[in-house]
This record gives sequence, structure tokens and C-alpha cells, in this order.
Amino acid sequence: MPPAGYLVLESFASAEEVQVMRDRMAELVEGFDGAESSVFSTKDHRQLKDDYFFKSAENISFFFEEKAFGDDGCLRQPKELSINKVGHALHEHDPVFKKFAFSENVSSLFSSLGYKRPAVIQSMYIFKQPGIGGEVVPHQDNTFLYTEPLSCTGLWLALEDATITNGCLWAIPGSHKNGLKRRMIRDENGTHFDRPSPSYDQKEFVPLEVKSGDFVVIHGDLIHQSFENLSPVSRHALSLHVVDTEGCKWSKDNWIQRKSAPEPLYVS
Ligand SMILES: O=C(O)CCC(=O)C(=O)O
Repeated sequence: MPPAGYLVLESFASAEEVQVMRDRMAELVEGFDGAESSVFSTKDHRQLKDDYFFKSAENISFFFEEKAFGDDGCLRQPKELSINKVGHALHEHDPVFKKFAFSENVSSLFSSLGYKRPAVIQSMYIFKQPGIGGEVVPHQDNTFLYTEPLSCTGLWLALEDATITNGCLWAIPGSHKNGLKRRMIRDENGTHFDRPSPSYDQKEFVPLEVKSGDFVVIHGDLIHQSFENLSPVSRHALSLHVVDTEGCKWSKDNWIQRKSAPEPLYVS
């Protein structure tokens, strides 16, 4: 990993691959009837008590934007412009997303990073909807996906151009060198953080403006965030998080507690 703690691989996915993933997600959303769903917010983790969220670790679930609903309880925009994300096992259950996650290009990246038995532990299709796309507060991925020793790497594929205007990622270069700040713990009451979030100086963040098809590789301790999308343009992305399942122990306190072991990308 470069000293900045992230890497942008330009044109990692072709325009056609991106279109296939976007079309497939449009189909999944079309088939979603809203009967079972939840709301996703990174500012308020109380909702993470909810069973729908925990079960989403091993299926394809739909989470609305926090601002999706008006005072009358109805959606303010059409369904396809109201969903915050779909996750967290798209890579396992949907052939289109599985094909990308298990592709040779993704595997060889982990091989070059020295992973022995990497497995995608969660996948998210993030919409960052126009006008209401929720902010993602500063965090480190290892907070949520803790192994001993630490092994999480985030992968973020732009499925549309991501700009300062429509809510691109921002990161503090080199912040991965300062260690893990806190963990999110799951217990019988739901989830909580073991420490408060440090306060970050916004001047330290740099924007990661990327083109559709570009791939951002993120060290698990890198501090990153994204702002609300108040623009009229969405900012779709596919996020995958990978951990090493050999020599690294998945914590029993993590929110993801799978019934079946995740399938490795390869075994070295
Ligand atoms: O897509 C975003 O805005 C944030 C994604 C993110 O932080 C992640 O996937 O770890």
C-alpha cells in the first residue's frame, strides 16, 4: 500500500462491466417491494439493533436513505431514488456482483498485497441519491470488520463519476499509520462503540474525485468519509470489504456473525 494509505486504479472496470452492474441493480430495486427494509445512517447506530440489519450479512437487503421519508411517512422521491444502499452479501447471492468480486483482477490485487486466503466479508451497492444521499461520517473500516491481526482492505468501485459536488470519498492521507481508533461491538443489546469518535480536522481530508470504472483500494485503518449529496446527480458505487481468513481471527464481537464461512477468493 502506498504511503497515503489508498490507491486509485484508473479504469479498473470497463464501461460495459459498470453498465451491467448498474442494470442489474436497477432490476433488483424494481423487484424490491419495500415490505421488509430498514433505514441506514452512519450518524445514528441505534438502528443497528435491528434484526433486518444483522441478517443482511448473509443476504441482499435494502436500506433507505435517512431523509427518504416525509412527515407523512411516505417516500419523498420514487423508490429507485430513495435507497441508500443494498447489502451485504451481493457478492455471494447475485451472479453479476459475484462475477466482479471473484474476478481475476480482484484476486491478483490481494495476491500482490500478500493475502493468503482473502474473502469478501461484505458488499454494498451505495447510491448516494440526488438531493438526499446521506453522509458517511469519518471512520476506519477495521472499526467494523475487526480481525486479529487486522486485515481488512476496502475496495470502492465508482459506478458513476464521483466529484466533490455529488459526494465523493475524502480521506486523510497517511492516517492509516496512526492505528485503529475504536471498534464497533455487537452484544445482546445491539451494537455500540467502545470509544467515542476522535474529532478530525476537516482541513486534513483530501477529495478522491474519480471517474466511473476507477477503483479505490483503501487500507483498513485509513480515515475516510463522504458528505451528503445535495446535488441533482447520484453517485453510485460498489464497495467490497475483504479480510484474510488464514492467520487472522474474525472477532466474535463483530456485527457480522455468519452461519456459513465466507468463500475465499483463492487459497494460497
Ligand atoms: O461510498 C461512500 O460514500 C462511503 C463508503 C465507505 O466509506 C466504505 O465503503 O467504507
